[in-house]
Amino acid sequence: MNKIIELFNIEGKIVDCGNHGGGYINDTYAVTCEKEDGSKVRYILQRINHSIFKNPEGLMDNFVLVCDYLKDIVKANGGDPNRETLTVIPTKDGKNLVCVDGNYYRMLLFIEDTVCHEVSQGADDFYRCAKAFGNFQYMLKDFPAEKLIETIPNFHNTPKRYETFLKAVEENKSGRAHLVQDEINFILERKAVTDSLIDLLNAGEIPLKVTHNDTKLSNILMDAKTDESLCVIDLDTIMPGLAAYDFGDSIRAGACYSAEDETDLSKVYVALELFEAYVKGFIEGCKDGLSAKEIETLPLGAKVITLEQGIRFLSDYLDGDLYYKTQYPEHNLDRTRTQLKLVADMETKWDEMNAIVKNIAKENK
Ligand code: GN1
Ligand code: MG
Repeated sequence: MNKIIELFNIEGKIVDCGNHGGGYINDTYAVTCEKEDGSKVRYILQRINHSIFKNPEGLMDNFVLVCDYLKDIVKANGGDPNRETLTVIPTKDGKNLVCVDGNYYRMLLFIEDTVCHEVSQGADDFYRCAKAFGNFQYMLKDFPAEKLIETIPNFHNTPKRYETFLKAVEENKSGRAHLVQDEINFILERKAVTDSLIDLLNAGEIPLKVTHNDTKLSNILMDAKTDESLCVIDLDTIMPGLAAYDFGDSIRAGACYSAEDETDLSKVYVALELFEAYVKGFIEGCKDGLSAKEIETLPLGAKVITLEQGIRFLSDYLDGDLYYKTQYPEHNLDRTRTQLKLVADMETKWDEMNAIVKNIAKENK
């Protein structure tokens, strides 16, 4: 590993390198270096999963463009660009990634004294996350979208995800389809849901924007001292998308008190106080950036993205666990079940969810 680390323009000598974080796609390491004066500096080294991100160079061009753009905004607002945005450490020959033995690596500055949560810590905390993700979208509102490549084409194209799922059921590569008939049927019954957001986009009712597209709770660093949300991380999927995607993915991952792979489904439900806190924070964070129609369709974003995530986990289970990292054979199935349980719960709470959004939108007018 040292051979790779040394290709980057790091300070000091390497004293430690260990696994870090819980992402499902890339491999992440924390690297500690010691400077001549004895002080330490840490970095994040990541191997970009190039079977999923097929254009790592293009991805890193996106990454740097967005980071530079955000740094200017943070500076103009009197913030600290090294803590409130990610910093890419270039290689010694000035590139933003290296390729070694067919694998692609990037280096980032480690942001010290922060925590990130896998599971919701309560309404106040979730409200702060919502403000940060909303503000993130607001900061990128004038970003020239045409400069970004699609790092994963059709990433939140839910109808395409549904087609891929049908193919996975038919091919049944893992031979597991007979074990998951209930889950398969649950999804088949909801085909209309998978089309709903894209139909609104195609009808011109909601706009395409630059969005983060992976707004789960653990993709935000909170300041360990103040507990304020500090920095949005994981910029690999920044692409044109819908406000409802970013809203929806956060609700999916954080408007509940359970982990994504909780096996006791009685613990998996949408907590309306968390939902309400997120709606409030997100609308405030987006400032005047959301149209009335975008606001109205936020609950739909939550349902579509949660269903989509269930579809993605189940497709991978049927394919034989090729996409997501798993820790045990039924891991993708357990993840599928939490997502489908959340969708079912949203259906029972649909009127309440919509009423919450309506009320908060009224207050913010
Ligand atoms: C993946 O890499 P990570 O863990 O941040 C996935 C997201 C899913 C998420 C589910 C590129 O994110 O889309 O929502 O797992 N990222 C990609 O936890 O597929
Ligand atoms: Mg990610």
